[in-house]
Amino acid sequence: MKRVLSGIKPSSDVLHLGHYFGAIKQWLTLQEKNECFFAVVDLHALTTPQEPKQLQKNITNLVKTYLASGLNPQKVVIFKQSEIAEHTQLFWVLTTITKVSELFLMTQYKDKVQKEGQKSALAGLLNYPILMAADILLYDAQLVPVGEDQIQHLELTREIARRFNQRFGETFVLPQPLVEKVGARIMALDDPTKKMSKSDKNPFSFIALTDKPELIKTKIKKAVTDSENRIKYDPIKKPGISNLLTIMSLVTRIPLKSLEKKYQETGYALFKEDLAEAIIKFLSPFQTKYNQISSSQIEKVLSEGRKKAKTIAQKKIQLVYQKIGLR
Ligand code: AQP
Repeated sequence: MKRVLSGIKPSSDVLHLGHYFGAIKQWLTLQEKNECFFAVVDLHALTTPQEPKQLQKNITNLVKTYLASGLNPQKVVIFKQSEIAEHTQLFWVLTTITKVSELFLMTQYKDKVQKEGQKSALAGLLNYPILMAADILLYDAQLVPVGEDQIQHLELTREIARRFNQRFGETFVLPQPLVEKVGARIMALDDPTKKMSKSDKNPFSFIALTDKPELIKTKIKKAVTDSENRIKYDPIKKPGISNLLTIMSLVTRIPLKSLEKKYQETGYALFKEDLAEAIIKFLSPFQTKYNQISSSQIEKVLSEGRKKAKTIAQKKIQLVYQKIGLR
């Protein structure tokens, strides 16, 4: 049994297929045989501007998504990062042993700065990998399920832990990343060269887990492919249809090779119709559960999660303070 920690930012009111297949699906398997902590990493959401009322709604919807996906609060700890002050306490300690030059190397930061410009980039965006390190190290997590884009941040976490341990004595566990191969990166429907993202301004770029059937049909119909009309998995030459094939394979559990064979004579239109139907069928049980979850259920889950997470976090920060000379 290993200790596992992961989380999702409540930066939008809905999650998409990328979150399910890149993160939550793995969590469902992990919860059976491990000690799992799944956070709503609300402090991370603040790295982009959030409207306060909407943020509260996003947090609730994220817990609802966790529960409707099948995370079992009897088996896992579901908690809100901002309710455990030790995350920010440890974050500060870790900022004092992390080099600014290391942060500037982070691809996610570089990408955002390239898009939005260096002048307007916020310090929170630069520093958030350190907060992520604090989230993980606080709980002695051994395994961290992440999407491909987070591997670099996990490497930094390991480096920070190693540095602290060397300087102050064995304190932190070095976590391992766990990356699912298929589904690790679901691409945007309108531009299959970029990752499907919940804060994308174009709602037709992603399939939200709560999208209604008609909307799913429209989104898949509009999804970018190519002019060849030939169904073949080739992410380099045919990124659009390859992304749709990946999604089809994930929702139907049919291997890619079998899908290529099945659709070798058909064009994109028919494949897209089948894909939309397959997604609708796949999401239907999730959506039924999602609509049944009450606010009192959410409050109860968060309150129990807070108690369990707090007990561990408090002990760890006391140890850290003692090691560095604050106690
Ligand atoms: N498109 C994706 N394919 C596979 N995995 C994905 N994840 C996110 N998008 C995809 C994985 O979900 C986990 C939590 O994501 P997050 O919401 O905390 O942060 P994110 O990766 O920044 O997700 P978004 O949708 O792109 O959010 P915004 O637009 O707010 O920045 C991670 O393990 C991530 O890899």
